[in-house]
Amino acid sequence: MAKKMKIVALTGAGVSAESGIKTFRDAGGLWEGHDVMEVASYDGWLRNKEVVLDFYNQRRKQALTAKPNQGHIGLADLEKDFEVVIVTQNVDNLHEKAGSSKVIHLHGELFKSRSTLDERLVYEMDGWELKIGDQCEKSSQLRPHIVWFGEMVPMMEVASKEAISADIFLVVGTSLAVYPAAGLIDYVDSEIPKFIVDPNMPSIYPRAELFLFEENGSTGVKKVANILRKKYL
Ligand code: BV8
Repeated sequence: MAKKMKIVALTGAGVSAESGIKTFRDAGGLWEGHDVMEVASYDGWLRNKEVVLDFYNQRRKQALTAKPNQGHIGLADLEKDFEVVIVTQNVDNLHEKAGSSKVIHLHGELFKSRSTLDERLVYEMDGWELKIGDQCEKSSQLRPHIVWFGEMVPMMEVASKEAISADIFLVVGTSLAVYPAAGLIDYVDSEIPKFIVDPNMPSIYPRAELFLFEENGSTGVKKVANILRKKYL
């Protein structure tokens, strides 16, 4: 059987917007009334663990009931005809809920917690609440398994290797404002087709083989999927 073409898709908060999960920009930099650096940075955690734990508890509670939308489903559906690797900046699990089988979370996962003593100790969470006093097996406080501002992005290496070997590159619902994640597109060869789906086009340097779809993920992903199936199957 012929080897399937490989699609790598970089997604951001915009792909979850139609599932009711607010994007960072819609939140206008103030997230649930917090300054981003107060709740999504290591210093913020050191300053006020309760505020940070509550911020993520609220988002976990909201994400528990969120459903994948046609954008997530369209990306999962591409696996029928292509090898698909999702590289997401999102911490929700909507790509997995939609059925995507290979999802790389660059900025961590909302439904996982991690030891503050040994970062290799990562735990699945079944509920939405993480509290002061919740400890790892080495009796240290658990923290959200999230990459905060100013923290390393360990999965970037894996993600960049996937991007280098992509035959097709998709960008869905990200402002491409945060690095190194936004730099993933620079690992993709110039002659590889790149499709961007976003109602407000992110600031992106004009480059070869770039195709822009100024619309929501729920309709844009379907359009791109139809084009890919016509062109490559
Ligand atoms: C690092 C997890 C270095 C958190 C996130 C000054 C101080 C500190 C750091 C820096 C600094 N200056 C620069 C930096 C680096 C910093 C950075 O890039 N900052 C930016 C603000 C300039 N980066 C970091 O700190 C990274 N680490 O650099 O480490 C280092 C090196 C060595 C040793 C130690 C350290 C780590 C960054 C990770 C931060 N964590 N998320 C959480 O979720 O709680 S970032 C978070 O914001 C997201 O994950 C995402 O990456 C980013 C932007 O969000 P988007 O997903 O793009 O969402 P946004 O709202 O911006 O855009 C939504 C898009 O969707 C829009 O385009 C919109 O039009 C579109 N849309 C809307 N509706 C729809 C839609 N699209 C489709 N359909 C729709 N319906």
